[in-house]
Amino acid sequence: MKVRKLASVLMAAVVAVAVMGSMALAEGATIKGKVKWDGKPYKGKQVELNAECEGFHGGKANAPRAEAVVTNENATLRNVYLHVKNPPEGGAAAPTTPIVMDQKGCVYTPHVLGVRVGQTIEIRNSDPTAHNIHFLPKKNPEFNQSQPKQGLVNTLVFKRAEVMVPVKCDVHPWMNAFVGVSDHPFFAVTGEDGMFTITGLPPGKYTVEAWHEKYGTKEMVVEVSTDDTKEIEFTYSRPVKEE
Ligand SMILES: [Cu+2]
Repeated sequence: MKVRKLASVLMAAVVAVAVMGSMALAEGATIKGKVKWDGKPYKGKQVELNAECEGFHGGKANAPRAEAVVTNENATLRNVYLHVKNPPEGGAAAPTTPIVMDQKGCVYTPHVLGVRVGQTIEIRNSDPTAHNIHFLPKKNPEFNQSQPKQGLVNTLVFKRAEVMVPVKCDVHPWMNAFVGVSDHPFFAVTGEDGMFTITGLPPGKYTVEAWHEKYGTKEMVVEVSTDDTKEIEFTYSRPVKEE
């Protein structure tokens, strides 16, 4: 009897330690911050669409704006992909839910996307016209698929990490997007507030890289201790020669 009781107490202790362990892993340290824009606000030029695609927007005047360079009201930069270049072992498994990339109004939504190795990318055609999805990776196989009708869905899974994979439409030359494929969960993309958060990191020294399709990459080394939160900032500006 005594042995049995001891065994159950031990078992409970093992379970408790396991639960605590997974909680610690789930929390971990956080690196967060913003990608600042040092310059005039910029919202992108209106895209020159063809007549059919203009029709989806109710005419030329409503054509969407190019998303290569989009600054936000709080002087930050949108569509910047951030990732840890030297990720720790482990980390959460790739989500089983797909990440959606839509084609609507002859534009890719979102313009910059982060996905995990092994996670399904679901590519939708929401337009009553034909698109041709063309992923141009260097480390993964090429993907070139026509989607001739509205409502069609194709799926794609990358097996290798790659930052970044360009995507274009072979029917509509203005359509482009970028996909960051990561073999760990420590990445983010800036949106309308220019902010990013990377969570669940064990203590360590990490190199965070920011990537922007036009203004390139920037790196920063950040050291975090257990459950630490470190705030960092990247700053982009328009190169002086341009304009
Ligand atoms: Cu297209």
